[in-house]
Amino acid sequence: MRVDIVSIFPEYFAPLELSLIGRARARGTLQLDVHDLRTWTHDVHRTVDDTPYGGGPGMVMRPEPWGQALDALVPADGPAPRLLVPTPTGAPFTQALAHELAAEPHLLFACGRYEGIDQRVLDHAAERMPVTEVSLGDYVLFGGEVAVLVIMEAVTRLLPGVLGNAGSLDEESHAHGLLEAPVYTKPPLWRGHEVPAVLRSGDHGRIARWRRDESLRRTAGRRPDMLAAMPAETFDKHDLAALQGTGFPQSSQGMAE
Ligand code: JF8
Repeated sequence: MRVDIVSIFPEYFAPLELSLIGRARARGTLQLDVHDLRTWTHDVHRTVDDTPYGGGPGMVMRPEPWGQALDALVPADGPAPRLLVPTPTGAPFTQALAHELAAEPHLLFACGRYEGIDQRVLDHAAERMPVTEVSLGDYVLFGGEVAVLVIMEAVTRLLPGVLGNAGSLDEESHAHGLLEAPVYTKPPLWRGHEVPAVLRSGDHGRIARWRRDESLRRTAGRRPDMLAAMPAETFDKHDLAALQGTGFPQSSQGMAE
């Protein structure tokens, strides 16, 4: 996979040299290039921002450097990349979108700063390539750089050969609709806290049941939205026993009132 990132802070992407992402780059699984947007400015101050039309606080990223950056990074022949623009007004970034992106041959990330990028950059780009505005979540960052680091980590670990078998795609927590149960390792007693006896019993049936019960209760407590999205038929009588007292399942899940 080829990835280009455009930012006024290219140093933000130093962590992409490390660990498994760094190894994927060294092996050629990931061909990553980070570009300084100011490369495509021509005034002495290398200006990338200007005041917003209509007034209001802050500054907006000027369209001209972005237009030239995209002209330079989008191949004239051959397939256009998919343009990804982190913004608090984007569609939520999810594991499903990470899978979609991992199947793309070429991603181009545009990192905004200030109040964002002049909308015409995205509207013009959308005439030439698919454009996706994404948000990490409902909180406000200074710019798109950290969002791109997150998206790159989620996508890179899905590329063939990036994880060894040891880390075999453990997406339980977001692929199966329930949060994972808690995990433990040695020693069996630590600072007065024991590993639950069932996990040391060797009884794989009881262990699986215990994990599912913990998953159900954890999801009910922390992510009621995830549990509410599951149809009532998902829960068998053991599940319903584990969920006693949590407020699930709800009548909107098809239960009789
Ligand atoms: C930004 C450019 C974001 N979940 C998120 N919160 N804030 C952002 C974000 C992204 C880009 C810019 N300010 C200026 C905030 C995402 N993704």
